[in-house]
Formats: sequence, structure tokens, C-alpha cells
Amino acid sequence: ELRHSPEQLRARIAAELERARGRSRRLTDIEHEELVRQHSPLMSPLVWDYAHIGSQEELWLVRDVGGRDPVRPDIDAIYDAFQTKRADRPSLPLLGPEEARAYVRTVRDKALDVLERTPLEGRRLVEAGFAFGMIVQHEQQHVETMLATHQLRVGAPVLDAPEPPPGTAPDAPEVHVPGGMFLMGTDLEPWALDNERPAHAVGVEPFWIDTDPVTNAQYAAFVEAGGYDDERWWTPDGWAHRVAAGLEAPQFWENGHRTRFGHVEPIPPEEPVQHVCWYEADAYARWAGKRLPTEAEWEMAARFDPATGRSQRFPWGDEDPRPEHANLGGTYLQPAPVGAYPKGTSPLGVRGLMGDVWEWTSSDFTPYPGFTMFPYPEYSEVFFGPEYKVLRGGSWAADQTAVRATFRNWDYPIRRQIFAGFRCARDV
Ligand code: AVJ
Ligand code: FE
Repeated sequence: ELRHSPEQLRARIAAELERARGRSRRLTDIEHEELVRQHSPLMSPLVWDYAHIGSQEELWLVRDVGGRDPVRPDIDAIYDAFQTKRADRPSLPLLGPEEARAYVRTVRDKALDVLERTPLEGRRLVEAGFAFGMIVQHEQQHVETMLATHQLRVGAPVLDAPEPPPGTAPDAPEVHVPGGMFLMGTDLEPWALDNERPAHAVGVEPFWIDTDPVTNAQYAAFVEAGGYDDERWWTPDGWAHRVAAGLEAPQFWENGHRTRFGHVEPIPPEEPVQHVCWYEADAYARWAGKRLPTEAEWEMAARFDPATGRSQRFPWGDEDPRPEHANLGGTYLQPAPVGAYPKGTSPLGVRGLMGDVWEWTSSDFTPYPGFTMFPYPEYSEVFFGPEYKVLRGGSWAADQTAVRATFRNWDYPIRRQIFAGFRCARDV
């Protein structure tokens, strides 16, 4: 970003804001009733997410960066995710679909005016540039959340997509990583969030990691081998949850078919498995004689170039993601078969690290040494601790602006509606 002139940076930010809005508008361009209904107690009504996107943009860009008067101070509390739980959101006096559309449009016009008038140089570049980047990522993250809501929705399909590209077989099922020291996290990415910082050296023991994420065919073998009935493969908490929740297979699987955005279809064998919780991923790994990778192992496999000793921005190098690198941005509404993106392979030879599915790691969500909260504790600091597991990489639904090899996602170990799968690792 420091390479860009203020005008180039301003144009890029405006384009990314517009692209994010194109995606969120498409997911909310549906019938009134579908927008206001709560499709699952785990999710907000879609119309809440849409106005919440506007509300955050009002707070961070219009009020904070721009120093402008509030647009709708009366609705701050309704769209504050910490003041209302998802399950309770339908009973709030939410803006209706037309009001929400008008509100986000008004806020966007003001935010673009703030962008025009903010000098993106010196100290303002770092602070204001980050605020705009944070808001672009925030909208894209809620697009992914809204896609999870669409996936939970019952009824005739309202979303369609083309077929993803075909897969290719790996040279070998696992990659050996020699271990050693590498630089984890970042100080350089202008849009990196507080939890990805600072860059710090980490020592990793040698390990093996799967070349590709675990596929539907591989996971189905675990199901057919009775993996869900054998307590040996599960942690005590995982087994208790398996029994209480009646888990028998990934969410949305039934009779050898799956339901995807309202379409019932055969389960594609070579696609990474998705809609498994951390407990299921952990149990599969134990059944396979392996384990989940730590997030340090995942990041080393994704970024470390043994030829130079450097940590790259992305598995393929330092260039921003292009369509040939990874299945991102919701183009296909599903993962691609493994090996569909050979150009996305990491220097160590690991494939499919970005895009397709978020990958569960064995790690709890904890701060890096030297962490400083920015810009507010509710972004990540309040989530640090053993209740959340870290996911890496990014799913087919994630946008290219909201993924990096350093990006850390997190969720409860019981969560299955997110677009998450995993790959396994093992000690040498
Ligand atoms: C980083 C994906 C866990 O969706 O809870 C959205 C992102 N933070 N609004 C989430 C987020 C505030 C966050 N995750
Ligand atoms: Fe949010």
C-alpha cells in the first residue's frame, strides 16, 4: 500500500467497498419474508447483517475517521453484536428491508465523501487506510456469514453458481516439513488485524502435513468405519457433544447426498469435506493415526520458503490473490476438488491452503507475544482463551481482501454451519 499514491489507494479502497457491496446486495436481493425470518437460531435474520454492515461503517468511517455527525444514533444498540445475541435479534425493532437498504446507501455515500476528503498520507495513511480496510473486510466477513445463513435456509434455491474447475492428483499424499525457525504473523500487511500482529520468530519441530485437505471420500470412510460410534477417537468433550447433538455425519449430508443452497446432489468425492466441527475433525485425525496441525505448523507449511528462509504473504508468493490461485469470493458456492488450483501450491508443496474450506487447527485462539489491541477490544481481544479454536486459510465464500497466510479466524469447537474442513498432520 505504501507503494501507492494517495489517489491510487483511494481508488482501490472505493473499488473494494463497491465490490463488497455488490456481494452483500446480491445476498439480500430476495423476498421480504426471507430477509426478516430467522432461518436458524444460530444466525441473525439477513436484514440484521445488512444494516449491521452499515452501522459499523457509520461508526468507523463516518463518525470516527470523518468526524461527522451520527446518521442514526438511535439504532446503535440494536446493531451492536455485543448487546444482542443472535437468537434474540428477531425480536428487536429492526429496520425493515427497505429502510435497511436506504440506511446502508446513505452511510456509503457519506463514507465515500470521507474517503475523498481524507489525506491518505503520513500518519493518516496508516490509521485511516486501516479503518477503510477493516470495514471492507468486515462487510466481506458478513457476506460469508450471510452465505452460511442462506445454506441453513430451507426451501427452493435462490442462489446458483457455475461448476468449479476439475481437480488433479497430488504427487504424494503428505509433505515433509523439516521444521526450524520461521517468521509467523506480520508487521507489514496494512490491512492485517490486531490478532495477526506482531511478526515473531517461532521454532517448529519437523512434521508431516497432508498435501490436500481431507476429502468427502476420505471422511465418508471414517463414517462407514463406525467412527461416530467409537469413543476411542473422540476427546471426552467431543464424545459428550457427539452424543448430545446426535452427530452422525457432516451437517447437510443425508443418504449419500448433500443439500447445498437448496440443491440436493450426490456428494462429490474429491471435494474437501466441509460442515464438520472441530470435534469431528479431531476425531477423524485420531482415527487416521494423525492429528490436527497447530496454527504455527499450518502457517509454516503455507508461507515458509526453504530456499530463502523467508515467510511469503501467500502460499504462491507475494502477489495479491488472482482467480487462478485459489477458490475464493463465492464464485462457485462450493469447494473445488482437491488439486484444482496448482498455481496456489506453497513452496513446500502443500496445496489448497487458501480458499475452498477454512481449516481447523489444534490451537486455541491466543494473543501472539507482544500483542496490542487495535482498534477496539471487541475485535479479537475479548475472544482470546481456550473456548475458541483457530481456523486458517479461508473458504470458497471468503473474499480475497479478507484472507492472508497470516489471517486467523476462530470459532467454537461445536460450530458446523461455517464453511470449515481440515487437513491432518503427524510427528516425524
Ligand atoms: C473473525 C469471522 C470470527 O464473524 O464473528 C464480524 C468477524 N467481527 N463482525 C465474526 C467479525 C465482527 C468475526 N470472525
Ligand atoms: Fe460484525
